[in-house]
Amino acid sequence: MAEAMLTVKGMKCGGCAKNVENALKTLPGVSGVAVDVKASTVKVSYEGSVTVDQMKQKIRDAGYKPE
Ligand SMILES: [Cu+2]
Repeated sequence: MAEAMLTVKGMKCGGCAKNVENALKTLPGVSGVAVDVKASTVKVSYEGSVTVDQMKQKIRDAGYKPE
């Protein structure tokens, strides 16, 4: 199990958090997502071959801005 801590701009509320969480969970290997809207952070627990770039792409596709 690995963890990635991402900074994501554009999240304003619990709905945004849910959007990001749902988007990330479509990636195989992602087992947990913890969003902190106020801190603009997303902690992703994952295993397997999923990459941080793939996570960022999913977040972008959902309409938010990973840094
Ligand atoms: Cu929102």
